[in-house]
Amino acid sequence: MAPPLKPVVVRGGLNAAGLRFGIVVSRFNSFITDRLLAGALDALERAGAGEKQIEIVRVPGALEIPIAAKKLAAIGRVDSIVCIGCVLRGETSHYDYVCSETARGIQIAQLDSGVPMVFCVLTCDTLEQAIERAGLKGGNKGYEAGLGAVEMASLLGKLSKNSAAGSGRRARRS
Ligand code: INI
Repeated sequence: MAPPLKPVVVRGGLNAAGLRFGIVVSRFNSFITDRLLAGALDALERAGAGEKQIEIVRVPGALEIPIAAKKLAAIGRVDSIVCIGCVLRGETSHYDYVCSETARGIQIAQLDSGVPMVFCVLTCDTLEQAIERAGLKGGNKGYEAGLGAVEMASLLGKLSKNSAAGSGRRARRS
């Protein structure tokens, strides 16, 4: 019987050494976004990032995140970006536009730029739901996003032309 296939698996690591990160954070609902930001910074620090590796960009609301993230990516100073916002449902359809256009804009920005952007925009019906996701009661989505940014920056590095995985050379299994 032929031995089982063992194809190369490419995946990102959680070591921030040598990587640079952007965080685009909106001021709208800053009670929540400040805590998501703290969670993201905690994750980056635990992954080994120092403050010189991190750049924070402030924008007014969620709708302004995509253009700021796209510009930041274009400068070429960062390897991945965490996009932080919080949209709370109101009484009109405004919420739906802000949510869908923010998500669409961030997706377009990361695909156009090739710089991974982690979506950390809470879209909640109530403040209570947002509080639960911002670490005031339990988990912090900003922390998860920070780890996601490290993993994606690492992964994209491995998928670049010059890396072993990208050049067709056999990558070390990790
Ligand atoms: N921006 C948010 O980040 N969260 C919200 O809940 C929100 N609501 O509810 O309106 C919001 N609106 C502002 C929007 O993101 C833009 O900043 C504004 O429309 C100017 O372009």
